[in-house]
Amino acid sequence: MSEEYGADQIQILEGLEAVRKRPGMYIGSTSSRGLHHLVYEIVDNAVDEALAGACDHIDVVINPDNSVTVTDNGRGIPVGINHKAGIPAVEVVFTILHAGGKFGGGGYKVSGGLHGVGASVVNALSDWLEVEICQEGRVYRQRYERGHVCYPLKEIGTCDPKKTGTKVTFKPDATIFTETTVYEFDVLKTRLREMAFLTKGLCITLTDDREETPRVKSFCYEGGIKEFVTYLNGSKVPLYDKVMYFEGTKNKVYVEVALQHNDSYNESVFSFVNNINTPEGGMHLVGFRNAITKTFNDYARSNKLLKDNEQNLTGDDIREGLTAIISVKIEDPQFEGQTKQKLGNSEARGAVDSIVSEQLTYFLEQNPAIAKTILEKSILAQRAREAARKARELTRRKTALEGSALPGKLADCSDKDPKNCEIYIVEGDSAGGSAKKARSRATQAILPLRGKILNVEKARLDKIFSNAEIKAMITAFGTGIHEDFDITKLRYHKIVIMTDADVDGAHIATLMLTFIYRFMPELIKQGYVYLAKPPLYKLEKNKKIWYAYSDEELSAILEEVGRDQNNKIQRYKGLGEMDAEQLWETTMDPSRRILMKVTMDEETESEVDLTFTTLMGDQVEPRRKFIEENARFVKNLDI
Ligand code: 28G
Repeated sequence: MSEEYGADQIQILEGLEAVRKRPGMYIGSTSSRGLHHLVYEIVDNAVDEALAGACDHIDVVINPDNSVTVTDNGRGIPVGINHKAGIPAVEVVFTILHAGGKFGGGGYKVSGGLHGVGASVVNALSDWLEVEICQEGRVYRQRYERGHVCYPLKEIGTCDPKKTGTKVTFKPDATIFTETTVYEFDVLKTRLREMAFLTKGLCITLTDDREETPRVKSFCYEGGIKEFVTYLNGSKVPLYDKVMYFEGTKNKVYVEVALQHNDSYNESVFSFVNNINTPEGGMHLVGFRNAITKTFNDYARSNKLLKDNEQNLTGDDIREGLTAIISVKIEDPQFEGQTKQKLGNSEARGAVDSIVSEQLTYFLEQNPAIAKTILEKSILAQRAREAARKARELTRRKTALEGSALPGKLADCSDKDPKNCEIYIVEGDSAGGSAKKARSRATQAILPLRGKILNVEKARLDKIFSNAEIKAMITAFGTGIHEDFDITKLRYHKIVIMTDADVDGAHIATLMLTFIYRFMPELIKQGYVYLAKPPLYKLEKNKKIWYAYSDEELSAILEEVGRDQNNKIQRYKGLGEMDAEQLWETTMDPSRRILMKVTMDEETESEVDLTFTTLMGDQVEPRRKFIEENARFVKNLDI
């Protein structure tokens, strides 16, 4: 089939002007995300060199002017004339828009950013870009401005003849990236670490040269995804010492899988295709799930861990507490689904299934103690699941008998169109009471929650389902959870978490976010979840009132009204200190309040998972370290 689309057609000779006209089509967006994408596109080409076995070091530097330099020690992009185009191959790479996938000449591109479009797109969207190549003792250079060649490729000097490689420096075009052209070290760090995990033996170094003392991070993992699993389980308690690792190629699909269970009840399985995260899974994930469900059940039966009259374990039972990475490399990936993030190639299912089945069977036979530990946990999960099912059925039956399913504490809104409706989840009964008085009844519903809600990181399903606060949220939202989740049943298009502006409030907000993230992550992914931001101060002067939401804001207001003894300043310690009117004016009135949308970066979803387990898990040391390293993040939550 691929022969019908020859190399000629794939080398679409569309001008780079098209990229500048519609940048979003090529890099997804021109926001901060798109800006960072430029780096990944260039690094991807260097990773391809590593996958070809020709490169083991990639260096990324954020320069003081927010240009970025990427250097690899690969073979260097060819400088000879490309016969089809009549110009040096390197110039082809940077000035001709490729459809992604294949270059002329047979070699295929394995990795590829979200859109797999590469260097020419980055060039088109850069104010300027310079490439330097070291080959056969000579250094070559070419410069482009907004995609246009400044001069023909030229030889500019000599280099160590034993050394080869490519260096690319580009400065994103501020007329395209109008939101921001400032790189965030931590964003690049997270994705580059992931890329290093996914390519064993490849070292990636990131340097921030914008500060007086440059910040440097190096990522080098001999064990690749095996070390990725260790990293993800770092803030948890592993159930056994080894990390399983399976590898092989079948039907031209290269498969790598690493896995280890921990003592939690959550599943943290992440899948990748050509180094790109596939949050919606697809055929490779289906193959993986089939393989582990069948292999563990077969083992349990033949070793009498499951008796003849007992039910098979479900996939969920076996995946309780499982951390795993599934990484496949495939020549012609087909992405499906609404967001094109789901792998459609059916050969990937068969390949992962057979490689994992075969090697896992062997592993379990060689490690009976580990097999027993995992299966004992799975059997406990099976019993808890059974208990949870009964608890759920009981509430369903009760619901059918009693009519309305909505929780008693919920003060619902009268409008029934979810688009217009909001629900405020409020910490504490007293603040809940004020909120009920203050609200706009038509569109704002209030659900008060008592005290700290259950930490779902540390509880099994049956306990979670019998928790009143959690049940109230699930029924109020209307969507159901996990497999039953249905976004079309969502009853409010804004879910607003409103807690005190102190450490306890931040903790409660984090508990609620953890619950939503584990049970209905789509609510966060689709932007329905918000944090309310109550004011920190009230300033009264000459019968006028100001509210300040931060220390800076208070200073600014004081600057304006003058600092004298007529100022009456009140610091709010909790929502309970505000009466209904104040609560409305400051935190609930849609025209005056501040809401912070909760977002998550799907490109590095494993990092989001790690954040929640680190913050909410029971290991103290990793949490302390995390809070120390991410003081900014925690402060953000500490509204
Ligand atoms: C530093 C920033 C980004 C790269 C290479 C090396 C080759 C290459 C790149 O080939 C496609 C394939 C052959 C014509 C390949 C060198 C084979 C032999 C390469 C990079 C088209 C381009 N020698 N290193 N591209 N060729 N590094 N780093 O971009 O047929 S791109």
